[in-house]
Amino acid sequence: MKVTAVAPSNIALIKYWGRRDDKLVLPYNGSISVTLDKLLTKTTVEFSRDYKKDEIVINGERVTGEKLKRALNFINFIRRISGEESPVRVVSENNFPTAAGLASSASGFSALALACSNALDLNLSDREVSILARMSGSGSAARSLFGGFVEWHRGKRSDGSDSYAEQIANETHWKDFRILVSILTTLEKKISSADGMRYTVKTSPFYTGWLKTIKNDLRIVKSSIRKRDFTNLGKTSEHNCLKMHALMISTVPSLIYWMPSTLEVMHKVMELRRDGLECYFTIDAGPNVKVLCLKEDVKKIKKRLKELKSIKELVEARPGRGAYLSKKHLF
Ligand code: 2P0
Repeated sequence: MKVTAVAPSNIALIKYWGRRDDKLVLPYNGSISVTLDKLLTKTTVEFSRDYKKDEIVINGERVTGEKLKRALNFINFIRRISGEESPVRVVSENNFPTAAGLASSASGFSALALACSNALDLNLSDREVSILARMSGSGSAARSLFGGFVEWHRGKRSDGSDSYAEQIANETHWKDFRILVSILTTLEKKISSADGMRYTVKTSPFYTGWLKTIKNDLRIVKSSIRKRDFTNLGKTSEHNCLKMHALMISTVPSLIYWMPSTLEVMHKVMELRRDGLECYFTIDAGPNVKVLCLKEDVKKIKKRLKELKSIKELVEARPGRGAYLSKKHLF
């Protein structure tokens, strides 16, 4: 059967960095994200004996090498669960604005998990699909299944059955919340997040210190979401991001994802705050900076950010809906 799924990207407010189980993709700490209404991946999947071999096409190009291996690992895992043996055709497209360069694995693997589980009639609950997406190799894909604000629970069990994502508040809960995604470069990073995390857990002297702070960060951000308390959410998210980058910088070999332009945007955000425009930054495993703000200030903040020549594109996003099935197939 042919099935198409659309899944959004998400941005972590409390970051996931480090796995206690690499195979099952079990995190050392819980994380919280906001799902974006922009930056979507649409994926059509069909398992059929008519195909001679597996084929994956992303944005019009046939996938090869490591990317193909990563996706087929996941598809073979789903095959083992379902007993399906026929070859698959996967066609996927990102609607990302021209100069993307943003991590597409969360939306990509979330769409793939949802499409495959439906194409093979696995009859999974939302929670089970999020567990499946978690095991794709991109843990953050588990969070993209849900809209609004989402928590991925660390869980305690060694089989991973209690490490799933769950919605904290839906996409209509905080209508004034805005995420400005500043795109500084479209270059892909040299070290994948999975490898980066592995090195950090092994070598950063600060890793245990990071873990000690997480419970409190999760608590504050969760209650700030519920109360729509932007100040506490922003302060805690920004500090959590800086703590994660302190881990990355102190990893051997060092993971410095920032570029000079990254620091430029960070300083600009701090300057805007001094000028009375409340906003906070968050940065993932790459140089691009996401600026959190509220609707009332968005115009002024955009104008000031655009003064920076290094920002190639500025995408204004809001909390968006989670992944869903569509009847409009890509082939
Ligand atoms: C997160 N990140 O919680 C953390 C914060 C990045 C920093 O999950 O494309 O989604 O390999 O970077 O597996 C990134 O890991 O993707 C991640 P890639 P993946 O969102």
